Amino acid sequence: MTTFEQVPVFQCEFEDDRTGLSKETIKRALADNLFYIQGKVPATATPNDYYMALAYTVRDRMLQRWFKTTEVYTKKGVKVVSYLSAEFLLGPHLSNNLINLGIYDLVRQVVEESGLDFVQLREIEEEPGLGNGGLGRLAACYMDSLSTLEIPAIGYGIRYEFGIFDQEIRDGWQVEITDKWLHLGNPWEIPRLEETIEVKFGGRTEAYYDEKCRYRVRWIPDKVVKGVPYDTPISGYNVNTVNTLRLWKAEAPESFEFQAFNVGDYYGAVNRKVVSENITKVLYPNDELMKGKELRLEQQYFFVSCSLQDMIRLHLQKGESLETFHQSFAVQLNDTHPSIGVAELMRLLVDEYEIEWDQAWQITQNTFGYTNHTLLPEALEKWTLSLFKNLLPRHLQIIYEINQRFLGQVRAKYPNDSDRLARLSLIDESGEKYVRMANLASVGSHAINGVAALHTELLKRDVLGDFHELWPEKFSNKTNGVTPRRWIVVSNPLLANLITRKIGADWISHLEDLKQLEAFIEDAEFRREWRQTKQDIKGYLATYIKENHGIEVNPESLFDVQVKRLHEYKRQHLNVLHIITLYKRIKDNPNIEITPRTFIFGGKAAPGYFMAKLIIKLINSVGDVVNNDPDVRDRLKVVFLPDYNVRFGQRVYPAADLSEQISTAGKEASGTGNMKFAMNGALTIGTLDGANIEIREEVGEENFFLFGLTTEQVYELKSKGYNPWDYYHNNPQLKQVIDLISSGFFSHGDTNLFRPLVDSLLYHDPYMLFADYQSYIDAQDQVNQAYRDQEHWTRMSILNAARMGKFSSDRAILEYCQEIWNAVPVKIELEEYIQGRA
Ligand code: NTF
Repeated sequence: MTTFEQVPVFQCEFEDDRTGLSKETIKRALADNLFYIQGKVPATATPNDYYMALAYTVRDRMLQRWFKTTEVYTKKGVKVVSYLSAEFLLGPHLSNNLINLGIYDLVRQVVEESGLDFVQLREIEEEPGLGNGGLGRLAACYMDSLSTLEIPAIGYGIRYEFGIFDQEIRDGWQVEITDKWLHLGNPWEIPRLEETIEVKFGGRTEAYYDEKCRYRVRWIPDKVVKGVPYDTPISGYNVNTVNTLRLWKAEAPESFEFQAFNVGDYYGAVNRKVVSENITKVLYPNDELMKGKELRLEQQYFFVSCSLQDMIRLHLQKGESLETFHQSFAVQLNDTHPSIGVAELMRLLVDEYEIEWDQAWQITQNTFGYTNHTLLPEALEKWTLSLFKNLLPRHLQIIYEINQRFLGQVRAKYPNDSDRLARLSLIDESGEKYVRMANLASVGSHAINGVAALHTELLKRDVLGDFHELWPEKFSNKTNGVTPRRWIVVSNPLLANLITRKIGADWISHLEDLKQLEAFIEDAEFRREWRQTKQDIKGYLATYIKENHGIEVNPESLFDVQVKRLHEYKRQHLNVLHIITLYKRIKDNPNIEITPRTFIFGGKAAPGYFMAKLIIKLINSVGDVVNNDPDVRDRLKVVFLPDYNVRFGQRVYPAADLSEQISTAGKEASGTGNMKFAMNGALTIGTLDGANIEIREEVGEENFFLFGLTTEQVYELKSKGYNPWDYYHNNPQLKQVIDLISSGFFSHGDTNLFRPLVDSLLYHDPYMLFADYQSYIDAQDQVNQAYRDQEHWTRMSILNAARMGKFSSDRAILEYCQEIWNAVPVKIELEEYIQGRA
């Protein structure tokens, strides 16, 4: 057998076309990849061919680092963080990797000197939209920080063939289009066919006694599916570490159906193959909503089983016994989506590796940590027993066993407390019986965390209150963070350059350094530059909106932005009520002094979420009226930008003056968009919800526009009986706004169109828009006042950015490492000939 060292490429000791960072080598690499990988010459190459050649050129420069990283982890036997997530919303790779490798400007120059349009090539990349929103994007930010902090880590997830749908707006309504992100090939992934893993489904179990007369259970599945790993390199900023994101694709085993062919069931055999491969076909597009679909549980079990088997293989390869598994891997459950992992690890340890239950349970608890991301009851995952039993009969038995032992403990601690027992049980028996995944995750993990201070407090009090009483020491808060590499450096190069010119570049990996900007707050020239930068970026966005959507917006107006998934609790419709209020003021008094504003919306609605789709229609309908009314004289503009995604986020956060974070208090677990806006110098109008509270604490209350009920007040009002009618009748302004919608004014006289929305507000208003309306309008009036004093606004903008250090995902990941994972950095050193950095 040849060893690595004997293969020529591993002997090369000079800068070559795959590692070199000189202009000449990069230029040659581009031509080489175009010809040898794309099989094209310039005469036949499409822009996509050039993009692919460029992507391979960048990937080549990561491969030595990637290989070295994996090698060091294996050889040194370090502890690896394993981040299990059904979603990774990565966004485009190219620019991010160029920045992290430190070769953005160099490569851009080479591309342009080769006569190619760098921006065009950059925009060709299809973004991997393998997530719905905040939860998936958080996983991507955390992968970036893990690499940047040189923490050994692997992300495990699903390689959906179709990611989050593309959104089009037709006649004001959302239309969903399949996201064919793989259609032109994905240069960033490498399939590792030889590391394929088998996953079982369905069938039945059978008890038996083994040769030592021990009671055992074997699982006789009725289906086996192959999991093929596709690896994507995740570079760190300014370090050699390149970690792996391993996404699993489902395939049918070739040999499995030979029998069927022989008995003539050709169609049946092929059909079963198709059904197996369906497991990783498409991402479920529901955000914050649990739908008990069997295929979804199949997806979850499929990727979790592949990942745990993969980790066990890696662990055993080190020559270790499974008793020390938790010293090799710290496995984090990104919400309950992967929480079946608790039962699966138990099954692997007990059934397949014959470890005693108690020891297996210790290993399992020491291995897992659980992050909760939502308090919304409709998002809490639960599966009916029948569905569970059909798909995972052995796991259901294991869950019963876990439950029995667990409830035994509870009974000992709280005798005669059957209500408590019923609440803590892994099985919900209040009506139809369900497995409660949050309870499984909580029992099976040594650490449980929420994603912002308020959220963690509410978790401890309500959703997981009984677990908190039982094990207070398991709970901690880990406030979310976002990566400043993608969310400032990549998306806002103008601002990043301005900051770096003032305080040097260390802030990019030490975001607290932004504090140093405060020293320049009295420097009028600096303030002018800051303002001018924002202005330039707003100009770019205005041009983009004009070119792509045909709407003229005034770059001098206040850019008021709300981009996030559409959901009633996020209250995009409260924003609309404000727009109509302003419109009404203009109609009543056309010469009224008003701060010109551009309202920018973006976000997808879950395809089956009628109310969210109706809110999109309302935004567009109000936009049609306001944008075309001559009385408005362009002082207000409303634009709904279709297909909000990571790429568009990168365009819009830097251009925002005002960030709308207006969820009902107690509903938004954290929010992360709120952080991206403020980092880029936008001011926030927001409620005391999620991470808004901590943002306000950091930036100072005088630099934040607060409104609305507190969580306590929301609870209080709910409990004493909230009646939206009272607000409607007692507030003439609110009444006029609602009546205008009801009258058909925004729907060509159709009084039925928005009725479901208006009725929901008038008779239920579950998210208390009416209760917060006046306070919101007042805060918006303060925004208008503040914006008129541009000097003062600029100071507030600078202070917001300067004080956002806490919200770097680097800080969040450090906390996870120290308090949950017990993971430490491992430096990756490279051979001298590839050490060079541009
Ligand atoms: C989301 N949860 C929350 O709604 C956001 O507030 C939070 O910022 C992100 O998670 C990240 O923590 C979900 O998407 C889910 F799936 F849990 F509902």
